Amino acid sequence: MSVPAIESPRSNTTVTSAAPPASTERKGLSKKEIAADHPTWCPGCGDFSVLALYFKLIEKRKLWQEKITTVSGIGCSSRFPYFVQAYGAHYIHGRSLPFASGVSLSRPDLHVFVFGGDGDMFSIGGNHFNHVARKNIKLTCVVMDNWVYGLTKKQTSPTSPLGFKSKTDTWGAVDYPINPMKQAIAAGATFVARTTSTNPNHVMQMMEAAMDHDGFSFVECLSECVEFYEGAFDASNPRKGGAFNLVPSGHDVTDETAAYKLAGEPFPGYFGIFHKVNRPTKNAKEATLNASTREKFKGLKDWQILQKSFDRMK
Ligand SMILES: Cc1ncc(C[n+]2csc(CCOP(=O)(O)OP(=O)(O)O)c2C)c(N)n1
Ligand code: SF4
Ligand SMILES: [Mg+2]
Repeated sequence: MSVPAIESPRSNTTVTSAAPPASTERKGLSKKEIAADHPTWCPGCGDFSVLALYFKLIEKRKLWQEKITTVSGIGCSSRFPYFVQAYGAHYIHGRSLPFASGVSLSRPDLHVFVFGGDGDMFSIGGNHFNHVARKNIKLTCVVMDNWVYGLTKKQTSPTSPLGFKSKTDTWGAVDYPINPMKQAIAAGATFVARTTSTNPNHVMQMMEAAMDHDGFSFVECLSECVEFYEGAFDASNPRKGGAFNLVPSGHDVTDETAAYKLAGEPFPGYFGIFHKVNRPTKNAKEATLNASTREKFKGLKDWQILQKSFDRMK
């Protein structure tokens, strides 16, 4: 029996595979297939909704295990990859983005998703966030913002509002909070959106749009910590008497100043895509560089090219 030939994702070489003939349609994964352990989050935690919608996205967009990577740092929200039956890493606190960048740059054929908390991404990981955004590395970063450190049981986080009483600010937070949307826009992110876990359809729309963006896509998803910051987002939830306002229809997503202004609206602010522009990704730039270097050293083996570099450094 002849074996079909497929393209290797990493080079122009053709490899043979024992994959079934193209006529055999491969089904998308079901929720049952993609769900791993039962999540250990507290009942009612907003993170459940984000996970359920990630499963839905995988199901809808037919993302098979070998085509996605789910990466996180440390925190309640960062337990995310444990609950997904696919490839991924529960990495070091604040270091999910550097790890995910390596995956993205070396495997451009994968969809790389990073999930994390406000502390993980804007406190210990704040520096990485800025650099991955400005470099426009192709990956989707979803921050499950609960305005608190949940896993370590209620410390002030960089997004906690002034006056929030926690174990680290018993009299109330005194430090001016980070606005994740402003931070992302100012850092140079090419896709910046905001949603809330209490509106599943909207979360799904934002995750799909983020995934389809060719570059660094950032989604701030409000996700209530029912244990340590109950009711934090009630003002954004119509079921609790709040207001869920979509980004005004006339908003120009390519206008950075307009996006920044929108991000500065008082809570509950707006929900939707604030900013979206096309700028070459670091992935594309590196691919061009690699191709031109290969052309320059055509005929040489990889180790010979490496040897030349070391010789030059002498
Ligand atoms: C290097 C290091 N410093 C501190 C900690 C302790 N720590 C674990 S999670 C966390 C903050 C989690 O908050 P957040 O990222 O907002 O996630 P949440 O639990 O709220 O989802 C901290 C400070 C750690 N694990 N590693
Ligand atoms: S402590 Fe808060 S963030 Fe952590 S699982 Fe419980 S409700 Fe969710
Ligand atoms: Mg948090």
